Amino acid sequence: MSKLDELKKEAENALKKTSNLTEIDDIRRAYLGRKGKLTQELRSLKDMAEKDRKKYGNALNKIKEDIGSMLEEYSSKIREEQYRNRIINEWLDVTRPLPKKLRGSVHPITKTIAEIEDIFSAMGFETAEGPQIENEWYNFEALNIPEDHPARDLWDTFWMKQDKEVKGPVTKQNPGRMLLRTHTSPVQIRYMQKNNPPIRIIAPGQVFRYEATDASHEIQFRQLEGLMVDKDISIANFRAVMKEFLSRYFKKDISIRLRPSFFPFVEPGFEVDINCINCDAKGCSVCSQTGWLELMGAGMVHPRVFEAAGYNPDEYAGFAFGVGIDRLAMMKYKIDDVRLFNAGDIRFLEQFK
Ligand code: FA5
Repeated sequence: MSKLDELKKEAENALKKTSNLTEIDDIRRAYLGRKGKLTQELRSLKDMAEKDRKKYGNALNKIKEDIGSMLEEYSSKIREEQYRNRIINEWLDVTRPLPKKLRGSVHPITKTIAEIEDIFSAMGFETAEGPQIENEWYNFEALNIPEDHPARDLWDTFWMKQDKEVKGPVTKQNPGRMLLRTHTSPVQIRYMQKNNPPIRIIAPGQVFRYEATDASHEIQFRQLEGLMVDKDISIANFRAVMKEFLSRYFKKDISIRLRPSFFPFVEPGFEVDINCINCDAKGCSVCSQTGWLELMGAGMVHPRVFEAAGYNPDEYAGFAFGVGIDRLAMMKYKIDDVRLFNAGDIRFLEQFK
């Protein structure tokens, strides 16, 4: 074997052992580089006799080309292999569904309030608001609930830390201590003080009670107050408005029943029951087999309330009602525990998206 064939064989054996492109580059340098074996042979040409030089030169160029194409062949083999490995290792399933993003959603109570507002605004009712931190006068006295009235026990209250000691009887001018409002009824007074009849408002909002919690009682819940005042409003108006509202809200025909009840700020006062939407009034565990569900307090506005708001009670009449928004949402969405609304549990909340 000639010297050049030996060099070629040697280069080929070295290439067979390579496993990456750096090793191939080293071989390229060892044979074709500035100080490479073939380059050295080429340099030795100048010392040769003319006739040998041409022949050896041609042979050298041929070997150089052969080694060059071997290098090319081996490096493309390695590149291909690397590429194949990459495809295997970095494989992407483009059909796989994207991971579910945790997105916020509207709270079921907020959704319920929006629905209620839609229905009432179609009947010409505006939405009014009042502060959650109230004074005693608005929360109690103006609503005909004096200090020693037994009805106050029904609305156990969270009192604010008072800046200064409040003395003397609670009046409009001396409005007493600050508290977290126990119902939305103070909004009736606030609205009537600023507006003249005819009045048609609803006032949804947060209320607070200092009481033990259970599946149907929270210390912080939402009420919807309603008030309609004009020269000749009667219970018939109330019945009509309430039946329309409830039938639209529950998306079925709802029967209502009024039972006499007592609230100091209405006369007469009543509890409003609706036929059980769970069993269509046939009798089930939700309605204790009665076919009826207790829903809200209501009544005709008491003359003292009109006086507190600055209206002449002989001139005007009106109805008012107060209903638990949480309870309305519970009935519609068949939720069995009111505490879920305030618990911030994503598993519960995301069902309302
Ligand atoms: C009142 O708060 C009166 N202001 C309602 C009213 C307004 C009567 C206007 C007449 C005229 P009561 O305490 O019953 O009433 O509460 C009204 C509604 O709030 C209840 O029917 C119930 O739906 C809801 N509710 C009361 N307590 C709780 C509670 N702890 N947790 C959740 N909902 C409650």
